Amino acid sequence: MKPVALFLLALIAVAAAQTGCPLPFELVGDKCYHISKTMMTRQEAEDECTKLAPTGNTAALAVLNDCAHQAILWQHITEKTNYWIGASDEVEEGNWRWSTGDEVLHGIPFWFPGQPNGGTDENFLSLSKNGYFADEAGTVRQGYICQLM
Ligand SMILES: [Ca+2]
Ligand SMILES: [Ca+2]
Repeated sequence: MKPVALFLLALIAVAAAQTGCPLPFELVGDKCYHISKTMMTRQEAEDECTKLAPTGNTAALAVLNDCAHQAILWQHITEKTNYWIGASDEVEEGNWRWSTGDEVLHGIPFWFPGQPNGGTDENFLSLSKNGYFADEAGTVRQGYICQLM
């Protein structure tokens, strides 16, 4: 095959990958995310993710349960602010769980040093403007990240 043809094939492959997620979701790494700067409480953000899922799909606040995904997503985010993501210790204080039931791993590189620090006043996970996890009160209004599950 001629180099030009190979180049065109590569372009088509890139275009296909970029359109691999239904709007308003976008492909970051190998998953479909929607990064919103709209300020919402935790509950509002969770409801909004559910609403954004196209028919036949499920969406929820993002589950960032490995540091590679956390890093790829954070590099992709242009506006470094606080975002709701999909974990809480609401059921049992200190027992942080993703919405999938998986345990939220402790320590660096996930949590910012000194977090979680809010006890029963802060039961929801935030991806903070510094790129690390922090516990926050669900009443706080901030951005949110949805993920196609
Ligand atoms: Ca807590
Ligand atoms: Ca905190």
